[in-house]
Amino acid sequence: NAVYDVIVAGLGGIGSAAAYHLAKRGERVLGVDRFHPPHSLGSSHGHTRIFRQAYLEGSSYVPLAQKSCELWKRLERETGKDVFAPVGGLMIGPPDCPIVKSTVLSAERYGLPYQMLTAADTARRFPAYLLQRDEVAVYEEAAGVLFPESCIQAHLTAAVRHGSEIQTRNPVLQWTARNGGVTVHTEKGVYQAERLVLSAGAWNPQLFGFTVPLEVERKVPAWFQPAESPRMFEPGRFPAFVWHCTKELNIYGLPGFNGEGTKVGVHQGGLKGAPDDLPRQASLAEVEELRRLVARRFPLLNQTPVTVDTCLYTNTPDGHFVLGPHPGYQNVFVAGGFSGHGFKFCSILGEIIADLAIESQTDFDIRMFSPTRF
Ligand code: PYC
Repeated sequence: NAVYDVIVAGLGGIGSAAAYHLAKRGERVLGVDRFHPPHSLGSSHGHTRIFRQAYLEGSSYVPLAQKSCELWKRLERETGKDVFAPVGGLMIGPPDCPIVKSTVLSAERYGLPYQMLTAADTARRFPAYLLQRDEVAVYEEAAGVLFPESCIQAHLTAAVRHGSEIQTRNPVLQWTARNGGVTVHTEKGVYQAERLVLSAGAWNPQLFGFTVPLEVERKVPAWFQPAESPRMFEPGRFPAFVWHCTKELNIYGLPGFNGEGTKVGVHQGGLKGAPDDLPRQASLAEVEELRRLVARRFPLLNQTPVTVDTCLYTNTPDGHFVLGPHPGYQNVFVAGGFSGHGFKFCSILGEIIADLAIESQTDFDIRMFSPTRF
């Protein structure tokens, strides 16, 4: 007889949420992770993540974002932890760029409130931003910032409160499945369960056990302090943003909440490779590129970053997630390929994983995330 109902392999943003939802619904859960989450070696660290509902990656994400928002707020009430700050969001670029057009399209389709600001409107309202004359900003008041380390801590604490067992610093070495059960070999022992969730982020490609085109890419976010007018960069006066710079280049950023500075990063490009092989030190060229991008758009920031970090995306060819049953085993579920925009959805994806693992179905439309679509 299996000791556990479900083993969750990987307890970052997604796995911690899955462990929480499964345990809350009465499942006997074992969560395992190769590190001690929240940690800074994967994809769920760096103080802040953007939350937005008017969704430029496709309006079919809107119902997920709406439900996610509800669940993040519920998690705050249940745990007493601050995980979300609704400080607003700006999607910036020329009026016909994909970021602006797709954000407006999804807002219109779902009746989400937004405001279209000219460059002059933006300068009056959010004076830290310097838009070019031909650029506009779509302002979404309901957007904001999630605190990823607190999100993970809150989900794990609540999962344990609901009876989940959590083992950290215990890498999964391999797993096998047959109808009715899975066996998971870890560095510290062998465990059995009825079902398995694979949610190991950048380590998923070596764990999934079927061919799916996932590519791990290293990013270099950095934090900048104001050279003058620090109040202009405070949460409340400085919304999170995504900015179309050129056809191939978007940057994003968020306000600092604890004096760490304004975070800015580049969404596209970066070193590719296996997560354990990628260098965790940024190169001078990467920092120089950020300095140049920041100087042009935020002239009041000191252009030498105070902190530079690295973080991992796991990309799919179409930029959409991989979520659903494993093609080989009905009692194994895979969640990955979040392509740099998944964190905001962790709360709802945890619930969907629990739906799949407990009921073999979910009310949410996840067909576009099919693991076998490639
Ligand atoms: O999901 O908004 C987002 C985002 C911006 C940059 C990386 N992810």
